Amino acid sequence: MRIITDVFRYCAENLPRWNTISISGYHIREAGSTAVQEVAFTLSNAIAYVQAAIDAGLNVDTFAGQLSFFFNSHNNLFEEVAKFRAARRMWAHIMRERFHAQDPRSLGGKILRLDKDGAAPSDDPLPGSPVFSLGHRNVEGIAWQPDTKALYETEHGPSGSFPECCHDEVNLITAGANYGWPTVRGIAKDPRFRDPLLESGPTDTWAPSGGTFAAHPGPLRGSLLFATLRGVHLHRVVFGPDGRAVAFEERLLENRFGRLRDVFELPSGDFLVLTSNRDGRGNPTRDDDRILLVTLR
Ligand SMILES: [Ca+2]
Repeated sequence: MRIITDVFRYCAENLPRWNTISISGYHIREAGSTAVQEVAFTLSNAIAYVQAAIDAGLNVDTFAGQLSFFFNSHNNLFEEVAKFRAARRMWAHIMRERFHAQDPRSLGGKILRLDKDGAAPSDDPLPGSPVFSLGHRNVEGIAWQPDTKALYETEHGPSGSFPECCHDEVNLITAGANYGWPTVRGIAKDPRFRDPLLESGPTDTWAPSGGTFAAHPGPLRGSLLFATLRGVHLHRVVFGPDGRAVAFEERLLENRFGRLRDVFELPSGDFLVLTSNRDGRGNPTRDDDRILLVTLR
């Protein structure tokens, strides 16, 4: 990954018309895969190359146009024609929707707002577009503050190795604002972008997931609670009167139930917390996955 990312960077600057890589499905098919598996493995490899380069700070438009593919051609004509057409369309779709967080015409890396009939509301920030905010890497949880009705969001930062890692974010979402990905990550103090209210920093990862505000009357009301996967805890944040400054935060249920996926408040003021230990990344116990009934005092 390091060497191909370096090749992308060098060629983008010095050999912009050179095809930097031939992403191969040929050997996968020759080794016994089906046509469907050939496309699936090849495109997933291609996505990994593109993501590694973006995580290393490259602008996708400077290198993605020079990626080429190398597929096998078996003798079932109709299946092979369908395979090539499907692979071409899928790749175009993936590149358009997944890797253009800063392009307002793309739906990738955005929070969208739609009416129930699927149309964009007339007061969305871009006329005729469902894009509500942009520059997000991986939105995981959204929650509305019960008093101000403001929208908050959790998202994962980059997943590479240091320094291209960590920087998980909690953002206050406002219409039309740009949250920086992939140009900046975490609190960047760059006037072009909106900084997160809090982030996990350059070395720590929460992998924040679903979140909710405590709305039941009582001492917790107004706290933002969000589940964390890698962080294996339930994160509680209390914001100051402006809804932005972090007044207090704490880690609940830490290392007790493994990876936590989501949190939901019941009308009683208790919470349901969902574990996520059987997604291939946890260490499941015999009774995972579980929905925990949690009382916070
Ligand atoms: Ca950001």
